[in-house]
Amino acid sequence: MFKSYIAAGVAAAAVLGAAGSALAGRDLDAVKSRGQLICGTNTGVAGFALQDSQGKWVGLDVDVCRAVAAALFGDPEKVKYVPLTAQQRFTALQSGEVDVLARVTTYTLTRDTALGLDFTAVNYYDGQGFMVSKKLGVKSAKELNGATVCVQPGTTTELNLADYFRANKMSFKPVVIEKLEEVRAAFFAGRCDVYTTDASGLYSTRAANAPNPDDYVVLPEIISKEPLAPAVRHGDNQFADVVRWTQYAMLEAEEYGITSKNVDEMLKSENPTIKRILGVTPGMGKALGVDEKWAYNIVKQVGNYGESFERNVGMGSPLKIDRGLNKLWTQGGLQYGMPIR
Ligand SMILES: N[C@@H](CCC(=O)N[C@@H](CS)C(=O)NCC(=O)O)C(=O)O
Repeated sequence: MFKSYIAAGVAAAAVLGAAGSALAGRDLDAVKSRGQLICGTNTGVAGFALQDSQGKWVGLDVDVCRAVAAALFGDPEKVKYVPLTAQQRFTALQSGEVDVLARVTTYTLTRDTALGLDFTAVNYYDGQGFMVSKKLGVKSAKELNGATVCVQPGTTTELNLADYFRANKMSFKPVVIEKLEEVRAAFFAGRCDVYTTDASGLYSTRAANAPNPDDYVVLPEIISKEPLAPAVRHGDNQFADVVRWTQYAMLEAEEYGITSKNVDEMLKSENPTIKRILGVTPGMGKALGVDEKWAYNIVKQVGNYGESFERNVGMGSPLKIDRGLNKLWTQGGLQYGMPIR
């Protein structure tokens, strides 16, 4: 009984080894031989992806790119960022201009299928909201009948907006503007009564771009589900695995109390799960086709999910967004890292 268990384990390991190399796909190979990850981001949403005064990209989505580079190269700086509007983003990924899209992109059926993409793991559970000037005196989205609404094209936002007004038998006048600075400028100049996008984007725009943030209010209605996830194109399962497990590693690290500050101490942990995550017990890196220190490097160089969240969009940032749905599952949220074993 014991013997056959071992034999089965060895056979499984042999298959794993063979599959590991057979699945090394063209995208992962290309990224590795280039020595740099090309990451599609948005054009400047504070908290998610924005260049600071030194020209360095920072944000929750940027941390996805940095973490993948840490896993692949042991260096989060080995990333080139390509800013993309909502309308440009899918073509850029499909054509190979970028390797991965980490750009507040909602995981939907048609994007996952007809567009030929694979979403990895949700890095921010969001929902669409509305922002108005306090001067309007509006307290609920149900009072927006006849409003002029600023919206970016090529987004789920545009589609949900139409659904919501139709469902509530209200009319609206869309002002559709592709460029982010222009849609913001139009709203703040009063060309639209309402600006609609993902709630995170509203908080970001209000905190970072409003002439006076206190003049604007985000209405209480959240009208959609916007699970924001990094995406890769179809065709390289192993590369998709690296992006997906990079995010799970950040979540698992948070769940097991591993932080950028204590990760070196944690190398001495006796906890078998922590030993596997950090590569003290080898095997996970090999299975994924990366260095055994992949998750150690992610946590040391970028941080766990909670650290990234708080620094970029949470209480350690100007946005001060509550973790809400993005709490770990152990705290009543939806963020759930798959087991690293
Ligand atoms: N999550 C929605 C909306 C994504 C989106 O494009 N949001 C806007 C507002 S936050 C944005 O990121 N704009 C940045 C840009 O155009 O660079 C989607 O996937 O369609």
